[in-house]
Amino acid sequence: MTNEKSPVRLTAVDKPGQPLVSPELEELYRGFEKEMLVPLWIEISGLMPQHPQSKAQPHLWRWNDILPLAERSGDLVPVGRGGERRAIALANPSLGGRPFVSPTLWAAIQYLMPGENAPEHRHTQHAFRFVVEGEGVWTVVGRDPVPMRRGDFLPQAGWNWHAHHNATESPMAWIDGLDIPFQYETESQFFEFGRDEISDAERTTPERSRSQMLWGHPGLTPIGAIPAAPGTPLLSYRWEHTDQALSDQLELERLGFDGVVEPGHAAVRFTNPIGGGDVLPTIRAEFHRIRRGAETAPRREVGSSVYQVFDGSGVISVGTEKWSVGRGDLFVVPSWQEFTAKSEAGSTDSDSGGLDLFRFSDAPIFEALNLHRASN
Ligand code: 1HN
Repeated sequence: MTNEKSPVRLTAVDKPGQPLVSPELEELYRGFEKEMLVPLWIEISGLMPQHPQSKAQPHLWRWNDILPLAERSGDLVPVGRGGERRAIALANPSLGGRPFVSPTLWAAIQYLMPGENAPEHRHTQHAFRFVVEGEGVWTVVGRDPVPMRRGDFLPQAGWNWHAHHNATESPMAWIDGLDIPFQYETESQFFEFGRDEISDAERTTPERSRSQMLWGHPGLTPIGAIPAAPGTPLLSYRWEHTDQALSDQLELERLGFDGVVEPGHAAVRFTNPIGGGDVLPTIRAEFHRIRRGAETAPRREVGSSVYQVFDGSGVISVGTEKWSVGRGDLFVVPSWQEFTAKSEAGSTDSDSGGLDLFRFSDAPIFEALNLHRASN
């Protein structure tokens, strides 16, 4: 018999490491249930596994399947106050249908129709946008309109006011990454509505943001500027710089010099121009380019990552899963599951001659707490 009223349910079992089953033991367990107590000897293996046992599972979302649904949402769902954003989250199949791609990370496809405005607000969640195709939206962060174009990475630390507007005749899609599940589980979130309409001055479409004019020059820190918030003051990392950095690494390798992380694999991390750390307090972002035919060494890491294929094609394996991937596809690598990427010619029509992968992860959380480990 269990204690019907208690959410604690304890079963005496005849197993090594467990006490001898007896009516007295059952009686003790009913006492624990009544007093809301759980003994460690029943729980230990689940609470303290020998290595991370991710609740999340590896999963792939194909761009060609999810983009049409975002487009359809553009027809059917208005964007405005209340819903705030036409953002559609990737839900990890083993996280109970919650809009969580991993236990710490949120990833969504967002869609904005011609002329539309997503209203201003701010929240403690740290966020970024990444653009896999298209252009024409300006994200207005702290009243600074920032253009968004293919390949651009746009981080935006928590508590910055932000709105988006599409200034063109075409709809635009991009992906958002945030630390929503982390802040949800740790009960640390705050949110505020901003103005319903941004001013005409903010609805302009400058080629470069004020942030980029101030902070976007490699190795040059403006002496007169005081960054207000945590996280990077540079609000956009332009594709032409990322692309050049990656192709230069592979060119150096071809010429016989050092610089790549492993053979045929160039990689860069997006960093804060102040101090060189991660762009956001809870989120790390990187770009990887794998030369055609090359494969990364198997790797495990504490914490979860989400990747989007920016260009090219290849084969990805995560834990026991294996997928052929192409442009726009998104997948999640749960904590401590083995990951490899192989660059391979595929059937995608556009192909850079390699596999280009955008990656974000929750590594800064674990590094800050001395909990980060990687297998190589
Ligand atoms: C948000 O503010 C954005 O600003 C995207 O684009 C996704 C998901 C939940 C809460 C706020 C954005 C979001 C979000």
